[in-house]
Amino acid sequence: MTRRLVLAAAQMGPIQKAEGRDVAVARMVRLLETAARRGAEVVVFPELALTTFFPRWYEEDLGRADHWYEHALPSNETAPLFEAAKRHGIGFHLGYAEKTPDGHRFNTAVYVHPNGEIVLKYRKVHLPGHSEYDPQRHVQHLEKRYFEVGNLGFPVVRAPIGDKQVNIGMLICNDRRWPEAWRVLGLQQVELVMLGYNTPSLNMENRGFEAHHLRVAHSHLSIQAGCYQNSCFAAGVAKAGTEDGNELFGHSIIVNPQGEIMAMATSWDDELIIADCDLGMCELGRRTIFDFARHRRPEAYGRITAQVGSEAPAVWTPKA
Ligand code: CDV
Repeated sequence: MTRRLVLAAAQMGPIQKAEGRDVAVARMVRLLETAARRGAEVVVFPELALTTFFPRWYEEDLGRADHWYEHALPSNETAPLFEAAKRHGIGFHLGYAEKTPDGHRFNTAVYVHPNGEIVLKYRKVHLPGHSEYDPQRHVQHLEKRYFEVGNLGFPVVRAPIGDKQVNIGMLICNDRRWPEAWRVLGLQQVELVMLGYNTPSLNMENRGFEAHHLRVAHSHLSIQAGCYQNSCFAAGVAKAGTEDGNELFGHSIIVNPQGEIMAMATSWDDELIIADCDLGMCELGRRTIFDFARHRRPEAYGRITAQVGSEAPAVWTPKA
């Protein structure tokens, strides 16, 4: 029997620093309702979808940054999204800043069943940027200040989406550039990777040259390679546009296990893209070129987990 999943990626346009969660949530409800009308069974929202991308703003006292975080889910402000999901019988993926009851801060994503239960939670592992104010940068990227490294690993769960069971995993933004993260999901037979991002249109590290057009190319390259090499679908969903003068690129995509782009957003605003995903496509790679059980050679991969930074290679010199 064909397992078809109607997958929606809900790209979001900018959220300004002064805008409240009510504005973002109202936009998300509209996107979710449109997704449901178009027959989607799940809708994927971006990373840190409820606020502006606040790690660009330095706050010396972390306590004063508390208003950026969710202390409970749902809260009064996010409840309308949960209610809309229930009304329309559609699951959703949400990226948000999490502050736990014991005071830990994470860049988190959840997959929520239409009945409001949290099916899967993931906390971002690869945190880019820096933890202290960096005067060399035009714009700060303080994820290492505002978040701890995720402590849940890369979980995959088999759970219902619509009338099917689907193996669901998640990555968040910078994670998409790390093949190790994809492979850990692949080793759990992930079929759908939900992945939100906030990526500036320019390299803000201000160290060396990176051509503008390659910013989107690198994002797509990473997601397409991740899907192909791990035989899965992904929804890579941006927060896009200009937030308080800071431009984030869009180009949200849905990718199939062959690494092909099935749908792509063309605006830098709220925009829904939808694809009809035949989950049976995950089988081809799994049974042939990426049949892990037959072809992987972990005995040769020791450095992947034993080492963090790269090491200089042995130097060859001619004998004569
Ligand atoms: N939010 C992110 O993780 N953004 C990074 C940027 C800073 C490079 C990304 O990898 O897209």
